[in-house]
Amino acid sequence: DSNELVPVLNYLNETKSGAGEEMEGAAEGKNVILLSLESTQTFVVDNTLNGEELTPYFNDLKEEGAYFSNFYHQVKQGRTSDSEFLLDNSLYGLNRGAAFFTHSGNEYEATPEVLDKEGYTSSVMHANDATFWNRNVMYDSLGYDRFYSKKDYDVTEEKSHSWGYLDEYFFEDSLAKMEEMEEPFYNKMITLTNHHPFTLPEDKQLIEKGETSSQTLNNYFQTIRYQDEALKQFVEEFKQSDLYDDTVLVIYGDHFGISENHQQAMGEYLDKDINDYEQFQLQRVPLLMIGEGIEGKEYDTVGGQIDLRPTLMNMLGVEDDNPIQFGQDLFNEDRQELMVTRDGNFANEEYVGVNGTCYDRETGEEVEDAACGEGFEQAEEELALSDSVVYGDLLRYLDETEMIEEEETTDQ
Ligand code: GP9
Repeated sequence: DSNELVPVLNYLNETKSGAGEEMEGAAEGKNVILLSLESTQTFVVDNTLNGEELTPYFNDLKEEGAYFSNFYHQVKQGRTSDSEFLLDNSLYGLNRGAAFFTHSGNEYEATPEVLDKEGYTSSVMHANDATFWNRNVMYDSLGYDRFYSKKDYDVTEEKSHSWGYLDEYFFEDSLAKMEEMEEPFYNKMITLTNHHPFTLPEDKQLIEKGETSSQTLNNYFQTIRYQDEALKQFVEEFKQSDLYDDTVLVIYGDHFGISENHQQAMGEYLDKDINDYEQFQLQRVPLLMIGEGIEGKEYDTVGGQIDLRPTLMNMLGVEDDNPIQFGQDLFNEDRQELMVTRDGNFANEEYVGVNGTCYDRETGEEVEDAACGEGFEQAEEELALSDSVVYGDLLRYLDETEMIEEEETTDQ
Protein backbone atom coordinates (compact mmCIF):
# COMPACT_ATOMS: atom_id res chain seq x y z
CA ASP A 1 0.00 0.00 0.00
CA SER A 2 0.98 3.64 0.00
CA ASN A 3 2.96 3.17 3.23
CA GLU A 4 5.54 1.31 1.18
CA LEU A 5 6.43 4.65 -0.35
CA VAL A 6 7.31 6.17 3.02
CA PRO A 7 10.92 4.86 3.23
CA VAL A 8 11.47 5.94 -0.37
CA LEU A 9 10.16 9.44 0.26
CA ASN A 10 12.17 9.73 3.48
CA TYR A 11 15.35 8.66 1.72
CA LEU A 12 14.82 11.08 -1.15
CA ASN A 13 14.04 13.95 1.22
CA GLU A 14 17.20 13.29 3.20
CA THR A 15 19.63 12.81 0.36
CA LYS A 16 18.53 14.74 -2.70
CA SER A 17 18.72 18.44 -3.27
CA GLY A 18 16.10 20.22 -5.29
CA ALA A 19 16.57 22.25 -8.40
CA GLY A 20 19.23 24.93 -8.67
CA GLU A 21 18.80 28.45 -9.97
CA GLU A 22 21.39 28.44 -12.74
CA MET A 23 19.11 27.17 -15.48
CA GLU A 24 15.72 27.55 -13.87
CA GLY A 25 13.22 28.37 -16.60
CA ALA A 26 16.01 28.86 -19.17
CA ALA A 27 13.97 26.87 -21.70
CA GLU A 28 10.49 27.78 -20.53
CA GLY A 29 7.75 26.78 -22.95
CA LYS A 30 10.24 25.42 -25.47
CA ASN A 31 10.15 22.22 -27.43
CA VAL A 32 12.48 19.48 -26.32
CA ILE A 33 14.35 17.19 -28.66
CA LEU A 34 16.16 14.38 -26.91
CA LEU A 35 18.65 12.84 -29.26
CA SER A 36 19.84 9.43 -28.14
CA LEU A 37 23.09 8.48 -29.85
CA GLU A 38 23.48 4.73 -30.10
CA SER A 39 26.48 3.21 -28.28
CA THR A 40 28.30 6.54 -28.03
CA GLN A 41 30.94 6.83 -25.33
CA THR A 42 32.81 9.90 -24.14
CA PHE A 43 36.23 8.50 -25.02
CA VAL A 44 35.60 9.26 -28.71
CA VAL A 45 35.11 12.98 -28.03
CA ASP A 46 38.19 15.02 -28.92
CA ASN A 47 39.96 11.81 -29.81
CA THR A 48 41.64 10.76 -33.06
CA LEU A 49 42.59 7.76 -35.16
CA ASN A 50 45.63 8.14 -37.38
CA GLY A 51 45.45 11.88 -36.76
CA GLU A 52 41.80 12.18 -37.84
CA GLU A 53 39.16 13.29 -35.38
CA LEU A 54 36.48 10.68 -34.67
CA THR A 55 33.78 13.27 -33.97
CA PRO A 56 34.94 16.53 -35.58
CA TYR A 57 31.47 18.04 -35.67
CA PHE A 58 30.51 17.17 -32.11
CA ASN A 59 33.86 18.46 -30.85
CA ASP A 60 33.02 21.94 -32.17
CA LEU A 61 29.33 21.78 -31.34
CA LYS A 62 30.00 21.11 -27.68
CA GLU A 63 31.62 24.53 -27.41
CA GLU A 64 28.22 26.06 -28.18
CA GLY A 65 26.26 24.43 -25.38
CA ALA A 66 26.29 22.97 -21.90
CA TYR A 67 28.59 19.97 -22.19
CA PHE A 68 28.97 17.41 -19.40
CA SER A 69 32.23 15.49 -19.43
CA ASN A 70 31.58 13.32 -16.34
CA PHE A 71 28.17 12.02 -17.26
CA TYR A 72 27.62 8.27 -17.07
CA HIS A 73 25.17 5.83 -18.55
CA GLN A 74 23.51 3.66 -15.90
CA VAL A 75 22.01 0.86 -17.98
CA LYS A 76 22.20 -2.90 -17.62
CA GLN A 77 20.70 -5.71 -19.71
CA GLY A 78 17.92 -3.51 -21.05
CA ARG A 79 20.51 -1.33 -22.84
CA THR A 80 18.82 1.41 -24.89
CA SER A 81 15.48 0.68 -23.24
CA ASP A 82 17.10 1.05 -19.80
CA SER A 83 18.43 4.45 -20.78
CA GLU A 84 14.92 5.46 -21.81
CA PHE A 85 13.53 4.14 -18.53
CA LEU A 86 16.10 6.11 -16.52
CA LEU A 87 15.46 9.27 -18.50
CA ASP A 88 11.71 9.34 -18.44
CA ASN A 89 11.19 8.11 -14.88
CA SER A 90 14.32 9.07 -12.98
CA LEU A 91 14.18 5.52 -11.61
CA TYR A 92 16.80 2.81 -12.06
CA GLY A 93 16.28 0.01 -14.53
CA LEU A 94 16.40 -3.51 -13.18
CA ASN A 95 19.40 -5.65 -12.35
CA ARG A 96 18.15 -8.47 -14.56
CA GLY A 97 16.11 -8.30 -17.75
CA ALA A 98 14.56 -5.10 -19.03
CA ALA A 99 11.86 -3.20 -17.16
CA PHE A 100 10.46 -2.32 -20.61
CA PHE A 101 9.46 -5.99 -20.90
CA THR A 102 8.87 -7.08 -17.33
CA HIS A 103 7.18 -3.98 -15.92
CA SER A 104 5.39 -2.37 -18.82
CA GLY A 105 2.10 -2.92 -16.99
CA ASN A 106 3.08 -0.70 -14.07
CA GLU A 107 1.64 2.69 -13.49
CA TYR A 108 4.16 5.43 -14.20
CA GLU A 109 4.10 9.18 -13.93
CA ALA A 110 6.75 9.77 -16.58
CA THR A 111 7.94 12.94 -18.30
CA PRO A 112 5.36 12.80 -21.14
CA GLU A 113 2.50 12.71 -18.64
CA VAL A 114 3.83 15.59 -16.60
CA LEU A 115 4.46 17.68 -19.71
CA ASP A 116 1.04 16.81 -21.07
CA LYS A 117 -0.45 18.85 -18.23
CA GLU A 118 1.60 21.79 -19.51
CA GLY A 119 0.17 21.48 -23.01
CA TYR A 120 3.01 19.49 -24.54
CA THR A 121 2.56 16.70 -27.06
CA SER A 122 5.04 13.83 -26.85
CA SER A 123 6.55 11.39 -29.28
CA VAL A 124 9.38 8.99 -29.92
CA MET A 125 11.11 8.49 -33.26
CA HIS A 126 13.03 5.31 -33.92
CA ALA A 127 13.16 3.58 -37.30
CA ASN A 128 13.12 0.04 -35.96
CA ASP A 129 10.23 -2.40 -35.49
CA ALA A 130 7.81 -0.96 -32.97
CA THR A 131 7.87 -4.14 -30.89
CA PHE A 132 11.63 -4.08 -30.29
CA TRP A 133 12.22 -3.75 -26.53
CA ASN A 134 8.42 -3.87 -26.20
CA ARG A 135 8.41 -0.18 -27.00
CA ASN A 136 4.94 -0.16 -28.54
CA VAL A 137 3.51 -1.30 -25.18
CA MET A 138 5.82 0.59 -22.85
CA TYR A 139 5.45 3.94 -24.60
CA ASP A 140 1.73 3.83 -23.85
CA SER A 141 2.48 3.20 -20.18
CA LEU A 142 4.88 6.14 -20.17
CA GLY A 143 2.21 8.34 -21.69
CA TYR A 144 3.65 9.03 -25.14
CA ASP A 145 1.12 10.37 -27.64
CA ARG A 146 2.85 9.02 -30.74
CA PHE A 147 5.55 6.54 -31.73
CA TYR A 148 7.10 6.95 -35.18
CA SER A 149 8.64 3.54 -35.84
CA LYS A 150 10.01 1.80 -38.92
CA LYS A 151 6.70 1.86 -40.75
CA ASP A 152 6.64 5.67 -40.57
CA TYR A 153 9.94 6.00 -42.43
CA ASP A 154 10.87 5.47 -46.03
CA VAL A 155 13.00 2.42 -45.21
CA THR A 156 14.26 1.05 -48.50
CA GLU A 157 17.11 -1.35 -49.03
CA GLU A 158 19.37 1.32 -50.56
CA LYS A 159 18.92 3.51 -47.49
CA SER A 160 19.52 0.70 -45.01
CA HIS A 161 22.38 -1.33 -43.65
CA SER A 162 22.75 -3.98 -40.96
CA TRP A 163 20.31 -2.95 -38.18
CA GLY A 164 18.30 -0.86 -40.58
CA TYR A 165 17.65 2.69 -41.68
CA LEU A 166 20.85 4.71 -41.88
CA ASP A 167 21.08 7.69 -39.53
CA GLU A 168 21.40 10.32 -42.24
CA TYR A 169 17.98 9.37 -43.68
CA PHE A 170 16.47 8.90 -40.26
CA PHE A 171 17.52 12.44 -39.34
CA GLU A 172 16.25 13.90 -42.59
CA ASP A 173 12.79 12.33 -42.29
CA SER A 174 12.58 13.07 -38.58
CA LEU A 175 13.27 16.77 -38.98
CA ALA A 176 10.55 16.97 -41.61
CA LYS A 177 8.12 15.31 -39.20
CA MET A 178 9.05 17.67 -36.37
CA GLU A 179 8.51 20.69 -38.56
CA GLU A 180 4.88 19.60 -38.88
CA MET A 181 4.39 18.89 -35.21
CA GLU A 182 2.07 20.68 -32.87
CA GLU A 183 4.14 22.77 -30.44
CA PRO A 184 5.34 22.67 -27.78
CA PHE A 185 6.55 19.11 -28.10
CA TYR A 186 8.73 16.66 -26.25
CA ASN A 187 10.30 14.34 -28.80
CA LYS A 188 12.89 11.64 -28.36
CA MET A 189 14.90 10.51 -31.40
CA ILE A 190 16.87 7.27 -31.19
CA THR A 191 19.59 6.53 -33.73
CA LEU A 192 20.55 3.07 -34.94
CA THR A 193 23.57 2.95 -37.22
CA ASN A 194 26.30 2.99 -34.58
CA HIS A 195 25.25 -0.40 -33.29
CA HIS A 196 27.24 -3.58 -32.85
CA PRO A 197 28.74 -5.03 -35.11
CA PHE A 198 29.39 -1.45 -36.34
CA THR A 199 29.52 -2.12 -40.06
CA LEU A 200 28.83 0.32 -42.90
CA PRO A 201 28.45 0.27 -46.68
CA GLU A 202 31.77 1.08 -48.29
CA ASP A 203 30.76 4.51 -49.57
CA LYS A 204 29.79 5.60 -46.04
CA GLN A 205 33.17 4.78 -44.53
CA LEU A 206 34.75 8.19 -44.00
CA ILE A 207 37.88 7.07 -42.18
CA GLU A 208 39.99 3.92 -42.12
CA LYS A 209 39.22 1.11 -39.71
CA GLY A 210 41.30 0.82 -36.57
CA GLU A 211 44.18 -1.57 -36.24
CA THR A 212 43.73 -2.91 -32.74
CA SER A 213 43.29 -6.57 -31.84
CA SER A 214 39.47 -6.14 -31.77
CA GLN A 215 37.52 -6.09 -35.00
CA THR A 216 34.57 -4.63 -33.07
CA LEU A 217 36.57 -1.64 -31.90
CA ASN A 218 38.20 -1.23 -35.31
CA ASN A 219 34.78 -1.00 -36.94
CA TYR A 220 33.38 1.22 -34.20
CA PHE A 221 35.68 4.08 -35.17
CA GLN A 222 34.08 4.14 -38.61
CA THR A 223 30.47 4.07 -37.48
CA ILE A 224 31.16 6.74 -34.86
CA ARG A 225 32.67 8.92 -37.58
CA TYR A 226 29.67 8.25 -39.82
CA GLN A 227 27.24 9.13 -37.04
CA ASP A 228 29.04 12.42 -36.48
CA GLU A 229 28.62 13.31 -40.15
CA ALA A 230 24.91 12.48 -39.98
CA LEU A 231 24.65 14.57 -36.81
CA LYS A 232 26.26 17.49 -38.60
CA GLN A 233 23.75 17.33 -41.40
CA PHE A 234 20.90 17.16 -38.89
CA VAL A 235 22.01 19.93 -36.53
CA GLU A 236 22.92 22.29 -39.36
CA GLU A 237 19.50 21.83 -40.94
CA PHE A 238 17.82 22.12 -37.57
CA LYS A 239 19.60 25.43 -36.99
CA GLN A 240 18.21 26.73 -40.28
CA SER A 241 14.69 25.62 -39.43
CA ASP A 242 11.99 27.59 -37.65
CA LEU A 243 12.23 25.16 -34.79
CA TYR A 244 15.65 26.27 -33.65
CA ASP A 245 14.62 29.38 -31.67
CA ASP A 246 11.94 27.50 -29.78
CA THR A 247 13.71 24.29 -29.00
CA VAL A 248 16.26 22.85 -26.61
CA LEU A 249 18.24 20.01 -28.12
CA VAL A 250 19.63 17.45 -25.69
CA ILE A 251 22.16 15.06 -27.19
CA TYR A 252 23.37 12.10 -25.13
CA GLY A 253 24.91 8.64 -25.46
CA ASP A 254 22.63 5.78 -24.49
CA HIS A 255 25.26 3.27 -23.32
CA PHE A 256 28.66 1.75 -24.08
CA GLY A 257 29.39 0.29 -27.49
CA ILE A 258 32.64 -1.42 -26.62
CA SER A 259 32.13 -3.97 -23.87
CA GLU A 260 34.71 -5.10 -21.36
CA ASN A 261 35.45 -8.09 -23.60
CA HIS A 262 37.49 -5.65 -25.68
CA GLN A 263 39.60 -4.24 -22.84
CA GLN A 264 42.84 -5.38 -24.37
CA ALA A 265 42.11 -3.52 -27.62
CA MET A 266 40.87 -0.42 -25.77
CA GLY A 267 44.18 -0.45 -23.90
CA GLU A 268 46.05 -0.58 -27.21
CA TYR A 269 44.05 2.37 -28.55
CA LEU A 270 44.17 4.51 -25.41
CA ASP A 271 47.70 3.43 -24.65
CA LYS A 272 47.04 2.44 -21.07
CA ASP A 273 46.19 -0.55 -18.98
CA ILE A 274 42.41 -0.87 -18.62
CA ASN A 275 41.88 -1.84 -14.98
CA ASP A 276 38.56 -1.67 -13.09
CA TYR A 277 38.89 2.09 -12.61
CA GLU A 278 39.51 2.76 -16.31
CA GLN A 279 36.72 0.39 -17.32
CA PHE A 280 34.39 2.31 -15.03
CA GLN A 281 35.47 5.65 -16.46
CA LEU A 282 34.82 4.31 -19.95
CA GLN A 283 31.14 4.19 -19.00
CA ARG A 284 30.92 7.93 -19.45
CA VAL A 285 28.73 9.04 -22.32
CA PRO A 286 28.48 12.53 -23.78
CA LEU A 287 25.72 14.92 -22.75
CA LEU A 288 25.27 18.21 -24.56
CA MET A 289 22.44 20.73 -24.40
CA ILE A 290 22.05 23.25 -27.18
CA GLY A 291 19.64 26.13 -27.47
CA GLU A 292 19.14 29.81 -27.27
CA GLY A 293 20.00 31.03 -23.77
CA ILE A 294 22.33 28.13 -23.04
CA GLU A 295 25.92 29.31 -22.93
CA GLY A 296 28.88 27.33 -24.18
CA LYS A 297 30.38 25.86 -21.03
CA GLU A 298 31.88 22.57 -19.92
CA TYR A 299 30.61 21.06 -16.70
CA ASP A 300 32.66 18.46 -14.85
CA THR A 301 29.76 17.64 -12.53
CA VAL A 302 29.46 13.93 -11.81
CA GLY A 303 26.03 12.74 -12.91
CA GLY A 304 24.11 10.11 -14.79
CA GLN A 305 21.09 9.48 -16.95
CA ILE A 306 18.84 9.38 -13.90
CA ASP A 307 19.48 13.13 -13.48
CA LEU A 308 18.19 14.19 -16.87
CA ARG A 309 14.50 14.42 -16.03
CA PRO A 310 14.83 16.77 -13.04
CA THR A 311 17.43 18.81 -14.93
CA LEU A 312 15.15 19.23 -17.90
CA MET A 313 12.03 19.96 -15.87
CA ASN A 314 13.87 22.74 -14.09
CA MET A 315 15.04 24.20 -17.39
CA LEU A 316 11.48 24.12 -18.68
CA GLY A 317 10.31 25.77 -15.47
CA VAL A 318 7.84 22.94 -14.93
CA GLU A 319 6.70 21.93 -11.48
CA ASP A 320 7.07 18.15 -11.56
CA ASP A 321 4.53 16.75 -9.13
CA ASN A 322 6.03 13.25 -8.98
CA PRO A 323 8.28 13.21 -5.89
CA ILE A 324 9.59 9.68 -6.54
CA GLN A 325 12.72 10.50 -8.52
CA PHE A 326 16.28 9.47 -7.76
CA GLY A 327 17.97 12.09 -9.92
CA GLN A 328 18.87 15.70 -9.23
CA ASP A 329 19.28 18.86 -11.27
CA LEU A 330 22.74 18.64 -12.85
CA PHE A 331 23.04 22.42 -12.76
CA ASN A 332 22.55 22.62 -9.00
CA GLU A 333 25.96 23.16 -7.49
CA ASP A 334 24.73 22.17 -4.04
CA ARG A 335 23.77 18.68 -5.13
CA GLN A 336 25.26 15.73 -3.35
CA GLU A 337 27.22 14.25 -6.22
CA LEU A 338 26.56 10.55 -6.45
CA MET A 339 26.26 8.52 -9.60
CA VAL A 340 25.25 4.93 -8.99
CA THR A 341 25.58 2.18 -11.56
CA ARG A 342 23.25 -0.79 -11.72
CA ASP A 343 26.06 -2.98 -10.36
CA GLY A 344 26.21 -0.97 -7.14
CA ASN A 345 29.40 0.83 -8.10
CA PHE A 346 29.50 4.59 -7.80
CA ALA A 347 31.28 7.85 -8.50
CA ASN A 348 31.12 10.97 -6.39
CA GLU A 349 33.13 14.16 -6.45
CA GLU A 350 36.19 12.56 -4.87
CA TYR A 351 36.02 8.83 -5.37
CA VAL A 352 35.09 6.05 -7.68
CA GLY A 353 34.09 2.79 -5.99
CA VAL A 354 34.29 -0.28 -8.20
CA ASN A 355 33.87 -3.92 -7.16
CA GLY A 356 34.73 -3.14 -3.53
CA THR A 357 37.85 -1.12 -4.34
CA CYS A 358 38.15 2.61 -3.87
CA TYR A 359 39.95 4.97 -6.26
CA ASP A 360 40.67 8.66 -6.32
CA ARG A 361 38.27 9.80 -9.03
CA GLU A 362 40.65 12.14 -10.77
CA THR A 363 43.95 10.29 -10.56
CA GLY A 364 42.67 6.71 -10.56
CA GLU A 365 44.97 5.86 -7.69
CA GLU A 366 43.76 3.27 -5.22
CA VAL A 367 42.93 4.70 -1.81
CA GLU A 368 41.93 3.03 1.45
CA ASP A 369 38.66 1.12 1.18
CA ALA A 370 37.09 3.03 4.04
CA ALA A 371 36.89 6.16 1.89
CA CYS A 372 34.26 4.44 -0.25
CA GLY A 373 32.33 2.71 2.54
CA GLU A 374 29.52 5.21 2.69
CA GLY A 375 29.27 5.48 -1.09
CA PHE A 376 28.84 1.73 -1.53
CA GLU A 377 26.23 1.67 1.23
CA GLN A 378 24.25 4.50 -0.24
CA ALA A 379 24.44 2.97 -3.71
CA GLU A 380 22.99 -0.26 -2.39
CA GLU A 381 20.25 1.51 -0.47
CA GLU A 382 19.31 3.66 -3.43
CA LEU A 383 19.06 0.73 -5.84
CA ALA A 384 16.99 -1.29 -3.37
CA LEU A 385 14.55 1.59 -2.86
CA SER A 386 14.20 2.20 -6.58
CA ASP A 387 13.61 -1.54 -7.07
CA SER A 388 10.92 -1.50 -4.40
CA VAL A 389 9.07 1.12 -6.45
CA VAL A 390 9.30 -0.84 -9.69
CA TYR A 391 8.70 -4.34 -8.31
CA GLY A 392 5.88 -3.12 -6.07
CA ASP A 393 4.32 -0.96 -8.78
CA LEU A 394 4.27 1.72 -6.12
CA LEU A 395 3.67 4.71 -8.35
CA ARG A 396 0.02 3.67 -8.44
CA TYR A 397 -0.12 5.10 -4.90
CA LEU A 398 1.31 8.42 -5.98
CA ASP A 399 -1.94 10.29 -5.40
CA GLU A 400 -1.83 9.20 -1.80
CA THR A 401 1.72 10.47 -1.26
CA GLU A 402 0.47 14.01 -0.88
CA MET A 403 -1.50 12.74 2.09
CA ILE A 404 1.60 11.07 3.53
CA GLU A 405 3.59 14.26 3.13
CA GLU A 406 0.84 16.30 4.75
CA GLU A 407 0.58 13.90 7.68
CA GLU A 408 4.31 14.11 8.21
CA THR A 409 4.22 17.88 8.27
CA THR A 410 1.42 17.80 10.82
CA ASP A 411 3.31 15.28 12.97
CA GLN A 412 6.41 17.44 13.18
C1 GP9 B 1 17.05 -1.13 -31.15
C2 GP9 B 1 17.97 -0.09 -30.64
C3 GP9 B 1 19.22 -0.68 -30.12
O1 GP9 B 1 15.80 -0.68 -31.50
O2 GP9 B 1 17.36 0.73 -29.72
O3 GP9 B 1 19.03 -1.30 -28.94
P1 GP9 B 1 20.24 -1.77 -28.03
O4 GP9 B 1 20.67 -3.11 -28.54
O5 GP9 B 1 21.32 -0.76 -28.13
O6 GP9 B 1 19.64 -1.82 -26.68
